[in-house]
Amino acid sequence: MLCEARPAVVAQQMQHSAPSVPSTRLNIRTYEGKTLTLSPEDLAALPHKSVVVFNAHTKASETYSGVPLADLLSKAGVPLGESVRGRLFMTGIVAEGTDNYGVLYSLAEVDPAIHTGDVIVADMLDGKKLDKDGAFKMVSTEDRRPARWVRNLTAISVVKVEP
Ligand SMILES: Nc1nc2c(c(=O)[nH]1)N[C@H]1C(S)=C(S)[C@@H](COP(=O)(O)O)O[C@H]1N2
Ligand SMILES: [Mo]
Repeated sequence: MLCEARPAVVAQQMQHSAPSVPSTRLNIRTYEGKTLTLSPEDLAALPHKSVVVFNAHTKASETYSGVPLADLLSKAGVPLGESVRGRLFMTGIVAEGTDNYGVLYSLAEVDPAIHTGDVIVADMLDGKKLDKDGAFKMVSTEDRRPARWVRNLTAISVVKVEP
């Protein structure tokens, strides 16, 4: 009986405070089954971009530094820019954390040649390593809520959407 009728807001806070497993590897899987695995050192060695975002959850401005997701997809052989035509607009990008939290973006919205804003795989926050958020965190500049920012990011899958 004690567990019943838990207010939604309490349940949500509990989800956020669940023990997290820090991400140490990032696997990028294409729909052809190709996998690119990056260590924190691999990501650190790639050209970075900084983004300043307002975290509506913490009500604070945050500066993340990371690698544009499109650059990582390009390394994995995913078509971008003018190559995205026709059915390729039905491509999804699924990002998952070590806790199996998952979010969906579309290929077109993470491609700066098509859509505004930045989606990056961050490894630094305000000049420091992410620490409890693992080695990798997905961050987007166009979302009003940070719900699609994935802490402890460990997998990115490129999927064909076939309704
Ligand atoms: N891995 C993981 N990332 C996640 C979540 C989660 O449960 N697991 N929750 C999301 C939601 S709903 C929000 S509001 C923000 C909250 O992030 P914070 O608790 O680090 O401020 O993280 C997002 N990223
Ligand atoms: Mo949230």
